[in-house]
Order: sequence, then structure tokens, then C-alpha cells
Amino acid sequence: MSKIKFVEANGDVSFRELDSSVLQDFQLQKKLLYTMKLARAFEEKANELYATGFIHGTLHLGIGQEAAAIGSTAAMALEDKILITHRGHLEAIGKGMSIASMFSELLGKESGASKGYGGSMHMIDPTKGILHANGIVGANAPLSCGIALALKKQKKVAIATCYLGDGAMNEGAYSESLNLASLWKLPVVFATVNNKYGMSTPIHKSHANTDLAQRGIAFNLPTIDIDGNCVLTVCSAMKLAREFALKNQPVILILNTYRISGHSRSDKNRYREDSEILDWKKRCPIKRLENSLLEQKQINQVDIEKIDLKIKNEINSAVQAAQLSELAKEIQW
Ligand SMILES: Cc1ncc(C[n+]2csc(CCOP(=O)(O)OP(=O)(O)O)c2C)c(N)n1
Ligand SMILES: [Mg+2]
Repeated sequence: MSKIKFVEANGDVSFRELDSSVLQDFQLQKKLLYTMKLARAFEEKANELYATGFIHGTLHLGIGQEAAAIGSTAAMALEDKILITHRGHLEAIGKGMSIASMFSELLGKESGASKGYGGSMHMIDPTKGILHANGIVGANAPLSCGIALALKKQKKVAIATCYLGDGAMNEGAYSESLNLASLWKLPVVFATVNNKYGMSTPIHKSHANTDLAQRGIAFNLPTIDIDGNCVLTVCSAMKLAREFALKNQPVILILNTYRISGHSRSDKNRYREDSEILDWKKRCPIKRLENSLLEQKQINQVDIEKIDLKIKNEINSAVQAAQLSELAKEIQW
């Protein structure tokens, strides 16, 4: 298990151990396994519904990135707020959103998260702290500063987490937000999901400095840089980031992972080698935790079959409920 790399605002680097409460809490680990499997099954079902013509618009899947989303949201409180991106299904599920309302949204139903008007990129549920979902790359960053400022002024014991991608780091709004968050000491975590690509562009063609953890230094911000495919590392790192943010010290969290799925449904994967995808498939975050729990005899094959069956039933009944509900009023055709 890899350690947590911590880069101070002055550039000094140290490595920290994972949170012992995360390592010893097998109930939590089983919950993480369940939620990652649920999130994977949700996206696989969404993919199938798209392919069979039930979902219109587009779909950005995060297959392979489950640990980054589920591990980080698991370290949050209900009162914490998140802002998600065009690839936001996983974080929404991790923060507790109902998958029935998510399927309804995908199918354009009135019972959907955004009443069927938004689709895949607009999974919002304020009761769970999912305040904003945005298809405009980088636009979440200044909004998260506003939300964090409100939390600070209201003296809430809660933080805002802004999810964004490696590509979004090169939007001007990202740098402006780092500056503001640092200057105003806002309770915000910039959770950067580094999946190595912005659409078809690899980071070495878009970042002048590919060591993403160096970016914070210019803004006097600390950065936590970790293996985003290890859910226990992610959960521990997010706990640490949250502690800083609660003390009004904004932090950048870099979650290094890989998108197995294409950028969107129209992606033909012409910009990367099959061997690269295969290599990352071997580092599947779900299998990794499953194997670790098996090795430690915390679960067995029968438990895994039970979990998989429970998830299958949960997905099927959520899709069924979505299919039975009314189409969003203004898009009946
Ligand atoms: C301001 C803006 N520019 C361009 C786009 C088109 N676009 C959608 S997703 C995307 C790539 C974003 O890459 P990254 O931030 O790394 O997120 P990822 O897709 O890898 O999750 C782009 C360029 C957009 N939606 N908004
Ligand atoms: Mg990316």
C-alpha cells in the first residue's frame, strides 16, 4: 500500500502513513467495496441503456476511477458539499445519491435528479450535499470557493470539495480559484482526478510541468498526491485533507488514476495503446480491495457472490422504477 505524499506550500515533501482507523475498520472497507461495485454496475448498466437507445445525449463514464470517487466521498460528512463534473456519477453515488433518481435522470424522467432536464452531467441532490454538477470544464472551481466562503461565514463544521480533472487544471478559472481560496483561507479541497487525459490529449501535451503536485506552491497551498486506485489510501488522504480544510487551510488533493472507459460514448480510443488500457485494467481498484479482504479472510467467495447478487437486484429495481415513471414534462415526444 502506497504512502501519502504531502507537498508543503514551500515545496518540502514528506510521506505519511495511511489512517490506522481506515486500515483497521473492516466494516468500512466492506462498505467501500460494496459502493465501488455498485458504482461500476451503475455505469455498466447506463452504458447498456445508452447502446440500446434508452438514453439520449452523451455519457461520460468513469470506469476504473471508482476508488478516487468512493474513497474520497467516504471520508466526508453529510453536511460537506461536493461539486462534480461531466464525469460525476461515481462521486454522486459515493455521497449517497439514490441510483433510482440517477437512472430516472438518464432516462429523462420527471422523477430524475434534475427532473429529467439535465441528463448524465446534472446529478444534483442538495439533501446529500451534492450542490452542483457542471459540464463546463474548470467552472466548478470558482463556485466551490463561493460555497466554501458561505460555509465559513455561517461557521459550519463542513467543507466544500471541488472535483475536477487534470485537463481542468489548465483553465484560467482553476488558477484564479486557487489564488482566492488561499488568500481568503477557505474550507475547500480541490480534488483533482488525474486520469492522464483531457479527452484525447495526454497530460504531457497539455501541462508544461507534469508534476501536478508542484502547482500549489505558486499559490501557497499544500498538496496531497496519492495513488488514486487504492481506495484505502484515498479515504485516508481525504480525511487528512478534510482536517486541513476544516481549519480553513485549503488543500489540493491529486488522485492519480486512469479512465478505462472512453472519454465519452463517441470515443474510439485512437489516441492510446490497448496495452496501456490493459495494464490499468490489471490495477482495477475494486479487485484490489476485494483481493485484500479475501487475503485477510474478512470475506469469502460466497460473500462476494451475495454482494454481486444484491447489487444486480438493486440496479434492476432502480432501472425498473425509472422506466415506470413519467417522462419529463417538456420533453415528451
Ligand atoms: C470550458 C470547456 N472547454 C472544453 C470543454 C469540452 N470538454 C469536455 S470534457 C473535456 C476534457 C476534460 O478533461 P479533464 O478535466 O481531465 O476531465 P476528464 O474528462 O478526464 O474526466 C473537454 C475539453 C468543456 N466542456 N468546457
Ligand atoms: Mg482527465
